[in-house]
Amino acid sequence: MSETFFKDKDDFIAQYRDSCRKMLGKRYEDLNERDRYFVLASLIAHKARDLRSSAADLKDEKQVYYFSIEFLLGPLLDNYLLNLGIRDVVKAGCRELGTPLDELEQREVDPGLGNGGLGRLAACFLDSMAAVGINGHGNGMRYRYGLFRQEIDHGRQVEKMDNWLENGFSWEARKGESSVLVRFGGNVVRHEDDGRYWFETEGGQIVKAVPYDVPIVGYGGDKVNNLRIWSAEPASEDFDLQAFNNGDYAQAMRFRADVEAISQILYPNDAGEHGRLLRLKQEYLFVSAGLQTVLRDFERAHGKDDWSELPTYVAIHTNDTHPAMCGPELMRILVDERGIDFDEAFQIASACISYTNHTIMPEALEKWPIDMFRNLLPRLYMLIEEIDHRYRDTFPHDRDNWQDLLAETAILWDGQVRMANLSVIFAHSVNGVSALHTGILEDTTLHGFYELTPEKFNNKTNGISHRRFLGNSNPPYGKLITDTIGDGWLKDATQLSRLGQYEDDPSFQEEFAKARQWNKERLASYVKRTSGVELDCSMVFDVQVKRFHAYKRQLLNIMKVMDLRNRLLDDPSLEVRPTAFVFSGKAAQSYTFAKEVIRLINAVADVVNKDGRVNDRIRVAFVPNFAVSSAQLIYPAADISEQISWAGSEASGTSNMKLMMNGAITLGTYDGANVEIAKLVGEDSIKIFGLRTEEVDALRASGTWFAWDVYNKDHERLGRIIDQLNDGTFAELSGSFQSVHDELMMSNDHDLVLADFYSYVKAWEELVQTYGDRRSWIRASIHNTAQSGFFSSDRTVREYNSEIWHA
Ligand code: GPQ
Repeated sequence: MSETFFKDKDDFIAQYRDSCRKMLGKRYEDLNERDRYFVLASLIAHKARDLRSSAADLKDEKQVYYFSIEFLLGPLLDNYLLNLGIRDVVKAGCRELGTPLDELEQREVDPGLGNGGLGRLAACFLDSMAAVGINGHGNGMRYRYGLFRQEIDHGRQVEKMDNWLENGFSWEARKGESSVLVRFGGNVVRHEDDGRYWFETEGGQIVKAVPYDVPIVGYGGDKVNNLRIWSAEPASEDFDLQAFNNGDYAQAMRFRADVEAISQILYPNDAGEHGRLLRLKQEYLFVSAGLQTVLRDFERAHGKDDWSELPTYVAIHTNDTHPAMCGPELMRILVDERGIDFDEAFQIASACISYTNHTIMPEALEKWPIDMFRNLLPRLYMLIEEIDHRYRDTFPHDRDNWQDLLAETAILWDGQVRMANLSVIFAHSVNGVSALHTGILEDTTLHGFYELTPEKFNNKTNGISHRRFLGNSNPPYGKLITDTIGDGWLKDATQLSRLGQYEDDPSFQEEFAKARQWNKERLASYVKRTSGVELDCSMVFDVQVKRFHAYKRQLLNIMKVMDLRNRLLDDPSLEVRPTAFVFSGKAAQSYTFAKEVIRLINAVADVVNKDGRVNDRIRVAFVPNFAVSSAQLIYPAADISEQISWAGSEASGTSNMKLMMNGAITLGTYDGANVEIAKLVGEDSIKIFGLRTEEVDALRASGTWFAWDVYNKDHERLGRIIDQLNDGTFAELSGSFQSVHDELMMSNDHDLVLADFYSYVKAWEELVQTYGDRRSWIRASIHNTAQSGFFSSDRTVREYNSEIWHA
């Protein structure tokens, strides 16, 4: 590939210099670092777009459209360079010119168009679909402001606007000519002609959806797919002209602002944002605009006559329930605008649509009040009502439990539209994201549907882009792997298994240790710069990085640190393997408990790090503003990967995969994909602790677990830690932690922090003790990488393709 773009380093330099003159009218030498980055990114983006337009238009092939309200892309330059096979040439050229590539890359924005796992999964799937040759396109939202930037002030999370478009975004191209109109509100009017009738919506608010396209270059450069993200604009420039002419500028501007608000912000909850009108508008905007494009492309390629062919050429995947309106919206277009019969339209829609569920948390299952829904989308609501009606009419009433089953599975219930039920009813395939999670969906969360239509259900264990999370993120280890087994692993992650034969190889082990050390130093300097905390790179790096949530139990982790501190103060000779506990992650603005846990971690860090009695053995760092870019610095430096959600709560997790791939040892519960990691690496290369799902269920059902009993009976350790939440021990930085204390005790330890505490601390101690045996630790680390090929998202999208999309 590299020769197609740049014959060699000198050719690259010549083209780069030329671009500087053409784009900014200056010589390379006269540009500052930001402009040097801008020109380089534009040059590469240009090449990628050329590649896309020259790629054969494969009209006869099936296209997959991945609908997701989030795509957490992260920085793209290094990923494009790797995928285009020009990373080395560009690196050498940049070095020669003056500003090294990695310095330029620090200028890149990190587009935060997603919250966490769900949005990052969508981005990994784009990379993988292009890599394995699937015609797979993303369809999502272009938020003017991405997920907030997190600052820490006296330990407290402070949210700042993420103005990611401030200096432009080189990778996107605005496609004004492909804009479409989307209608909100209005009145549904029935038309009749010759015995046939149809509906049309009149009036309401018409919004122009403007697409921006980001080319997605597959590894090797053979396939370039497209990510289309939508922005909302007023439908015409003479918007509300009357108000404007009457001199009511404020009214005219308000109208514009109302429309633009739709794509202004990403909702910062990583699960369950429902009830807000603006969110519903966002969901409909990208669904309707995306489907209009899909159908137009289909018509161009296959004509307007045979809609029964749609599922042959189009697969529509709905990432969680946010795009659940795909079903009814596709029906609306087919029935009202293309004259298809209702039943046939339903058949076509469900043959196209598939659905992934990402959570079993009941509070995260999306529901909308019927009134709100009907007012905003009257025609869509009519269609949903009709589908629901027919569902009830044709329900198998001969089953014993039919009433319960119907109550569980109907779309409309209790004055609400239940989006998960809407998704399942419209989909021909429903999947969970790990084996354990899919089992729980079948047995519990979606059990009614599983009884009725078991054939729809299947599992697709999540995966990650190994190119980004090992190839881009971990340069020294990536190089060591390539030097040892060749670079075939970048295309085919299963080749990582070849590292198996080097697990005990002393020279490979030594090189691994050097790479790990380099990564630790890189992280330590980042941590020092961003949080002020000094990490000692000879310590074990114990890492928990992910969104803050009660069920993920960052509280359990920091309570372990509080306990260690107590024991070290009581017995200074206690043998503890020196460990740096690294935390990072954001909490939703409105999630008070999660934000208080962040503040607690920072308060403990403040006390521990400056206490000479303990800071040679424990160190705590909270790295602010967790994002894809900082994550890529953290994963490669981790010795221990904390995956400690209570069993049955984390659908899959993906940081567990990113960390194991980089050689960290998992300390985790039998939850989500940890179960599959454990099976792959074997018990010597992972540390599992805590209650299993059945035990969690049994403990809860027994009604015999009382947090206050634990407190009263255990004053030495657990009771003491609980007291320290509000006795002033950690209050110096910003006050005590009464609310954390109360949440823990008054919810009767809902997240089983106390229930799993001793099992957790014991597991941690046993694990770090083995760190001293360097050879066996490194052996286990390499073993983790060698077994991680399964978790490449290349494998995941191949499974989706062969079992669901058939593209
Ligand atoms: N997940 Cl429902 C999110 O990141 N956001 C969401 O709104 C929902 C789920 C996560 C889930 O918690 C993780 O366990 C998964 O690994 C991840 O989705 C991708 O499937």
